[in-house]
Amino acid sequence: MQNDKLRIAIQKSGRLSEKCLALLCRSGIQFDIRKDRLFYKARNQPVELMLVRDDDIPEYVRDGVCHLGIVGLNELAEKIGVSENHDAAPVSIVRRLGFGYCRLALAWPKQRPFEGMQSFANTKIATSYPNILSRFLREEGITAQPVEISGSVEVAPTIGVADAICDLVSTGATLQTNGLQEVRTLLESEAVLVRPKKLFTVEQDKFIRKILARIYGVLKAQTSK
Ligand code: PRT
Ligand code: ZN
Repeated sequence: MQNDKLRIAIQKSGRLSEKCLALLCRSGIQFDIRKDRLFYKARNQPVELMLVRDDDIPEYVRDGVCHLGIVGLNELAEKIGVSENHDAAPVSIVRRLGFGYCRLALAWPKQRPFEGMQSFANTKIATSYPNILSRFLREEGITAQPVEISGSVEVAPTIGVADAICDLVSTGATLQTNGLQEVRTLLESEAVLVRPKKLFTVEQDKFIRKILARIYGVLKAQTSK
């Protein structure tokens, strides 16, 4: 990690990207983002932006590759097992950001009878969140097999790859279109600002606090509108 620049990781291209950039911009950090690059230096601050896949952000923050990151709580829980602050967690959730709301939920085909959670016994459940799902099944004492799929999880029951799914839901339209009903929420998610647990230098820490104060100011102004 460079000592002289605050490095912030955000999603390169996806649902969270624009809102992350807008938040940083309103916090007074200006970037010229034009080319397909990994790093962008801010025009007016000792800040470097790292544009990456959201899947990689939890590990980058945990490993101290960056000083701050913005990512969905769902990715944080899946990749490094953190969904709330606790002493042993390798990263701190600094703040929930109030966008990117969704939930990770189990969904069951509408045309099949559903008799509560025992219906999942000995089924295959398609998901992009095998770690969260396995943890949940263990806690609930359900023997079922997560089937990891990276995209279009919702078609898995129709094409016979799985019996049910565990996926992110926002409006519920995707489940509706695919004849699935939501039956249980595993995690309520939104974009969160995270930082490594490891300590920074006094100077770095001072600057991080300054940037965080600005971000809090923007968020406060947004919620009081
Ligand atoms: O390329 P990269 O790996 O960075 O992006 P990605 O494709 O993995 O993620 P992306 O951009 O799709 O989502 C980024 C983050 O946005 C997620 O990790 C969540 O924290 C958040 N988010 C909020 C969502 C949704 N809402 C959402 N609805 N992520 C995905 N969805 C998908 C869901 O998987 C399903 O396919 O939208 C569909 C359901 O939406 P509804 O409205 O039909 O219910
Ligand atoms: Zn991703």
